[in-house]
Amino acid sequence: SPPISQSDLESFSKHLRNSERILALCGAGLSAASGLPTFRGVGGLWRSHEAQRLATPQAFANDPGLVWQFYSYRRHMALQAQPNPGHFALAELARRKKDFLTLSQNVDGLHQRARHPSSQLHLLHGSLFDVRCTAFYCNYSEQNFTDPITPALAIPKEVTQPAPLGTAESGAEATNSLSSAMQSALAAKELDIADDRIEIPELDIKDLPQCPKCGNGLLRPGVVWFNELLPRQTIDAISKWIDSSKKIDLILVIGTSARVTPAADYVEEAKEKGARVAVINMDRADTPGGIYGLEKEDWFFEGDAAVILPEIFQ
Ligand code: BJW
Repeated sequence: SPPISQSDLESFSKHLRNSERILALCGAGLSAASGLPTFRGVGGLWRSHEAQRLATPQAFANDPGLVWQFYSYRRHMALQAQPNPGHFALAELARRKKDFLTLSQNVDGLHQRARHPSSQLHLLHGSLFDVRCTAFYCNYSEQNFTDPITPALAIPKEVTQPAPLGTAESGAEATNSLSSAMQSALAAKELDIADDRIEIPELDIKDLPQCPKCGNGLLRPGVVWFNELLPRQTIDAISKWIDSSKKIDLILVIGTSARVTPAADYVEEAKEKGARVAVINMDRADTPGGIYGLEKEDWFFEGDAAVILPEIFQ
């Protein structure tokens, strides 16, 4: 990260001290330092599927086995990951400022594990650890941290059959075992099932998580996919908070490309209520700065949120 300019730090700290009503809009970049991949840009692919294409009701209807393998992998990764200093700094700031709300698009559970006060945290896109029944007549839902959620969704430990590599190495001497380079990459955990050179089984519906209540429905991850509505209660609670005052002092836009609506619209809504904007992002080109245009009284802190947040919230 480039060093934070002293004058930005001073003007931001002063405004933060004087701010009462604050919003934070968080995205995948906040969890990047915890080792969880973002959606867009570098690393935004899972087994050559754009992650965004798997996050749809249509993808689940077409191939629930594939989509469950994607989410099972994400659940596993999130459980292995630890909250980073950015999550802790945000949770601490929420405790310090009473009229503070975090609106997080992240589904990984790391805010909660950093002990972010739950009454000040809204999960816009649900959670990897909520599951619910897909049968229209059934309203079953539960919290579930079991990894893997069903035995068939265990991440294969031994990979016996390489997919076609399409590399020089695989050409002439394609064999039934992994190349030694891939074997050692797997062993070193540099390569895992997110890489589509590793084959995964095709799963039968009956191997996927089933509803224990109706006994008939397939369970699905309790996240919000494209074309789905955000949780009504969440949206209502946020609207109530935003509408309850004439003024919002500050919105922190942390590690999000702010391309997905309605989440991204909260930046504009906060600005309409007078908020100054502070963007914390690795990439100046991939932020609301580029979309909405930051005003001259706003701040852009370029770098890793895990490093920047503890510094600027001091
Ligand atoms: C770092 C960093 C570090 C990296 N430190 N920074 C056409 C135009 C406009 C809108 C639409 C449209 N067509 C459809 C829509 C609406 C649609 C939408 O917004 N689509 C756009 C993408 C075009 N929205 C919806 O469908 C929503 N529902 C809805 O609108 O309902 C009403 C409706 C219903 C029916 C019909 C019509 C309307 C629902 C959106 C749900 C989004 N779900 C996902 C998946 C969740 C489950 C899962 O996790 O799998 O949510 S998609 C994915 O994107 C995920 C994320 O929460 C979300 C946002 O991504 P995020 O967090 O910003 O990540 P990235 O990867 O984009 O950015 C990371 C950033 O971090 C980058 O800027 C990096 O530079 C930065 N970074 N490392 C700091 N260390």
